Amino acid sequence: MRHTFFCIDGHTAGNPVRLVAGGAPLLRGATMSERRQDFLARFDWIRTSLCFEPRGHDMMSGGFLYPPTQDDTDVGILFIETSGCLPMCGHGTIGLVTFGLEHGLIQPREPGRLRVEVPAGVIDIAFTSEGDRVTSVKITNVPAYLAATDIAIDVPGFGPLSVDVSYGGNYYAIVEPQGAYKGLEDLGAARLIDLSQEVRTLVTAKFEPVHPLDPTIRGVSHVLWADKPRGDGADGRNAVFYGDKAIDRSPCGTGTSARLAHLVAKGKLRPGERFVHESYIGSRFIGRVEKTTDLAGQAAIIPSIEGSAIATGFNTIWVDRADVFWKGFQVV
Ligand code: PYC
Repeated sequence: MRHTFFCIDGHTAGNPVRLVAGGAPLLRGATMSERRQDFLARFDWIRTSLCFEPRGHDMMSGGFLYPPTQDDTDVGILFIETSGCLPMCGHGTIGLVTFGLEHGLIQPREPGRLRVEVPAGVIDIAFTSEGDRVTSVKITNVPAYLAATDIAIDVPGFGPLSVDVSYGGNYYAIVEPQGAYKGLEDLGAARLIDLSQEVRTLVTAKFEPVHPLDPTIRGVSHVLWADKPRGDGADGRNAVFYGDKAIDRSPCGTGTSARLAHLVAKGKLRPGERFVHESYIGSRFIGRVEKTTDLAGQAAIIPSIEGSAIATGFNTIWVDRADVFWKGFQVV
């Protein structure tokens, strides 16, 4: 039996985005969070077959568009990537919204604006276009907050680190330059991946964050290595590790949101201020602290992230059950 998925492939600031425009399964659930659980329980093979090798690769991510569940929203998004179905993905949203708008799959109720349901909540989008091209997408994200500080870990073969955990749609272990970590220039991508796997395991053994409003969002999934900027006009640089072997090629939307909440909580950034974030490869998002808020009694912020995406082509993908690798595989 052969399943066919019609995809629009592209990238946001260098990180891949695969919009699965045809072939999405019908999902049960009254919210995108419930639909995410249903997808994981019944259709996870679609994610692995489209994200893992031989149809994907270590960084592959993307998603599906669904009809909204609320009257005041335009569309729902379900994210897929190598590590699972993220509650929220910033670079993914920028790409999926861009390709969806450019190909008429999303019809905004108000010009230049969208309200989008994602598993982590509802986000607001403001976009600009020139002709048929969407030139920028600004996401006003779900509330972000600092969940824990000063978690002491000792990374074998590297040294002790003090790590903070912050939420921006996913939970991030944030490592700032200190002791053995002098900055990104010192570490190549392969070393960053090895160290990040260790950091995530060690932090997870000490602290498991749980979202105050949705207990299905839990656990440190990503590691953000913070550093000073490299280029003119940027305020910071990062390398974000996710999945088993991925370093985000974009500055990471949820990572930037988590970093903004972190910097605000540490008194290093204020509401209204912007923070231009560089990725490992030098691409940029404009982050901004829109305002402070309260998340179930926790001090939080509403962050925004702005960037752009480019479609690289249509991709009709077959998943043939006669193929021994129909569900995909990973070499880890
Ligand atoms: O942009 O939020 C993001 C993201 C998460 C994982 C990779 N990118």
